[in-house]
Amino acid sequence: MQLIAANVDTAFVVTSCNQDFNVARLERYVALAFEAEVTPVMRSTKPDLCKDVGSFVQEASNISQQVLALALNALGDEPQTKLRDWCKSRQTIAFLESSGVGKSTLANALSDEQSVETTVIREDGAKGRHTTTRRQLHFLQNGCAVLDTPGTRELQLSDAQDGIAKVSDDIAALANRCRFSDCTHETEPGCAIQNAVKRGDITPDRLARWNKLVADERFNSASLAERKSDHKALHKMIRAVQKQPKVRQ
Ligand SMILES: Nc1nc2c(ncn2[C@@H]2O[C@H](COP(=O)(O)OP(=O)(O)O)[C@@H](O)[C@H]2O)c(=O)[nH]1
Ligand SMILES: [Mg+2]
Ligand SMILES: [Zn+2]
Repeated sequence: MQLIAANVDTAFVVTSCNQDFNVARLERYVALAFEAEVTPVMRSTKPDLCKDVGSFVQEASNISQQVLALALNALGDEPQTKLRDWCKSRQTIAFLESSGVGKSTLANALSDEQSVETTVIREDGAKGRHTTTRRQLHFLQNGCAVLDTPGTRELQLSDAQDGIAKVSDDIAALANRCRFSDCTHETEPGCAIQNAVKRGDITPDRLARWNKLVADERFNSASLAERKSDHKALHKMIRAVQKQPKVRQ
């Protein structure tokens, strides 16, 4: 388990309008932000390199009606104007997501000095390289704190049930109406979620992503809890041995 940041007000979930765009990953970041009670905002960069920006933004905004999803060219003056509402005095904003999506470019665009290193990536493969290797906090003249983070290759959630329920609040609400309380939403009769899929209210893709997210979170939380209790048991044993009176032979 690794902490990414603390005391953040707004988390910009940054993604590029290219092959690197991944709805399931965006969904996790949004769930993470909700869990941490941070406001997520999705920003799709590199609209200048893409023919169909609208469909990327639409896919991102389908993730949750509670989250703003907008395109943003990280090069030029758009960051200054389009992020202004969040970059206020005493606010802390963070840029999250994979490498090569433009997090450091955005951090640079906001600060007066170009202090963050960025790397040109090959847009055909769309995979970023890890240029940023540590978290960096920049202070803008107006008193806003801007956190640039290294790209995360994979994000797994644990202890994030509330965040997951919030990102898919319609599915979570339906799950409470299934006939069986331990419904897996696959083949059971009286499954409110499967019925919604049949009606066309929820796409099968979205349900598959949600099932996986819930299962992964459950697995991660259980294995972390198990590891914690293993550690506790080991420490208890060590303490018990240390307390034994020393016996001379
Ligand atoms: N054309 C274009 N290039 C961008 C945009 N955003 C970032 N880039 C480029 O993408 C590359 C990776 O950006 P970087 O900020 O290092 O990504 P990071 O790994 O998320 O910090 C750099 O060459 C940037 O100039 C954008 O909106 N449009
Ligand atoms: Mg970077
Ligand atoms: Zn069900």
